[in-house]
Amino acid sequence: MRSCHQLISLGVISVCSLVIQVPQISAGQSAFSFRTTTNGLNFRSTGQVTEDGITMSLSAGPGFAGARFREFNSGLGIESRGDPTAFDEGVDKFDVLRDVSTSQPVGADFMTFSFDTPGVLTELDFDGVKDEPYEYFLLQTAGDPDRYFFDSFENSTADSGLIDVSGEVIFLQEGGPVDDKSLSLGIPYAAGQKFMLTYGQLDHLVPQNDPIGNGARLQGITVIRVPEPATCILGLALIAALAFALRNYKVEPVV
Ligand SMILES: [Ca+2]
Ligand SMILES: [Ca+2]
Ligand SMILES: [Ca+2]
Ligand SMILES: [Ca+2]
Repeated sequence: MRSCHQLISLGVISVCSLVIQVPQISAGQSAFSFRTTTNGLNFRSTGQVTEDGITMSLSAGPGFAGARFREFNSGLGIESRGDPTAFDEGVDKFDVLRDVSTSQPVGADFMTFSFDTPGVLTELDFDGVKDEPYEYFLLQTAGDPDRYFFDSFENSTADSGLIDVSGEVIFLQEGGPVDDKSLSLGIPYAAGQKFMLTYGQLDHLVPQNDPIGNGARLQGITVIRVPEPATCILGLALIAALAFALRNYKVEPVV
């Protein structure tokens, strides 16, 4: 038979793990959709979007003067047309920005984002990431390796061995309703931790006569909220109070 102390210890472990796990189970995933024109980001360089009580703060660029978000039903793009020397092909996409006279890359559309609560980034959804021009999105955050998201077809061609980036390579999933999605990420982050998402392509690997990349869009970011450490501390405090009460509770023997 377990002693009272063993039962209390078991209770502490069980309740604390419950405190940690319950928000992940009951709260589920919060999906920020950018396949809409109603996030209030259009023509703005910064903004906030709230989903299930989680607020995401976003900033377009600002790699180039005047970088701003553009919202379309097909996804979110960045318009970087404030610099007359750099050509941004699509206002509705993330693009490589090219020198107007030499067509050489001089930068790329990017955005930063963060959340007001700690969580885990579980899914990213893009559109228009193709294999032939080696298009990718690069996700960066302090302390983590760079993460490069390439088209799923890249994974099934001999060309995949040519990818020469320094960081983690993730191939997006496609099939049925899933298009250019990464569905099984598990990237933990703290409240306020900044992520940077940049479009790019490996120009030097694109064979001659193959199309050059034409930009791509962001369609969604999905996260799971995790409890603040204070939540678990509160749970432990409740257990400690319960344990104290049990110590002073005498069980009468059964006769
Ligand atoms: Ca653009
Ligand atoms: Ca594209
Ligand atoms: Ca694709
Ligand atoms: Ca998609």
